[in-house]
Amino acid sequence: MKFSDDLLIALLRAKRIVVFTGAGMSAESGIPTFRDTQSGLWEQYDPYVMASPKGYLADKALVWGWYEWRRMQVLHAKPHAGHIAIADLSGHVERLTLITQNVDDLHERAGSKNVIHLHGSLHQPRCFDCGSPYTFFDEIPDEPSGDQRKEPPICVNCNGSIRPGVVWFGESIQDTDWNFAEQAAMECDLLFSIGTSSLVWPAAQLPERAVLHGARVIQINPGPTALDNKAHYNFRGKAGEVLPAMLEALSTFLNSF
Ligand code: BV8
Ligand code: ZN
Repeated sequence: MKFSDDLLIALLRAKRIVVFTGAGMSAESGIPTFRDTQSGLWEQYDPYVMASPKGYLADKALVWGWYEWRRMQVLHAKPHAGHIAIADLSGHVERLTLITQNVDDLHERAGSKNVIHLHGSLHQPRCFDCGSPYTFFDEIPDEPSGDQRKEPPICVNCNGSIRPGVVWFGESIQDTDWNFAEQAAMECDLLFSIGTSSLVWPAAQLPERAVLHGARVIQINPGPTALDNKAHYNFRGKAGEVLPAMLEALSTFLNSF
């Protein structure tokens, strides 16, 4: 894969970089994205319905079982070379802000710090009724639990039901997270948009905010997306391949002086 000198110079010159990731960032760690067809029990259910308050209230055991199945997958997954490349890059830049739509902790496990989880986290469940945080006590089973319905735990404070700590469709992103992410997108010199179809709002606005404020946008995605005609550089490839190759090209470029 070829990286132009002007891209490598822009990378070297950038003082503030935003890395914005979507579900495709976790694909090479074996975590299916929303658009991958669901498997097993979940195949017959629409993820956009299961990922909503209405879906949860309509069938708590189905939705809690889905999130527990996804959480087990994440606990058994490992960060890949792309996650590690992002963590490495942050060591060479004045300020790198990592904003993810993903609810897994793979960026953190690769060494990234202060990750902004716009859509929350699988690892921070809370009570649907009173909002109290809930702590998982389970041992990590050897095998991810199968695709099965599971009654959610009960809140010790109000007897309400525990829900996943994610932002569902129809729910608002935390103001503090959104304001910080929007600010970072408007102030950066360079924004990477990696593994997202750029269809989920308002997150999809971030790369456009960056372009409007004069930043260069680099997109990494094996497929076409709604950002294609706005990004300055489009790399049709996988995050786990393009990112390490880009860092490699950068260090070769630096050593050539
Ligand atoms: C809100 C947590 C205000 C849950 C998620 C304006 C216009 C249109 C619609 C709306 C709008 N405003 C609001 C909406 C509705 C809605 C929305 O955007 N709907 C979409 C479907 C059109 N938005 C909301 O509801 C948001 N809230 O706006 O609040 C409000 C308040 C009250 C009432 C109304 C409005 C909240 C959205 C947050 C939803 N929660 N996640 C969970 O995970 O279970 S979003 C969820 O979907 C994930 O976070 C994921 O990132 C995202 C998209 O799913 P995917 O398709 O899987 O992922 P992605 O799009 O990132 O695509 C995968 C990409 O990876 C592909 O492009 C693929 O090519 C690429 N890829 C594959 N392999 C690789 C790869 N790339 C690189 N390397 C690889 N190896
Ligand atoms: Zn409660």
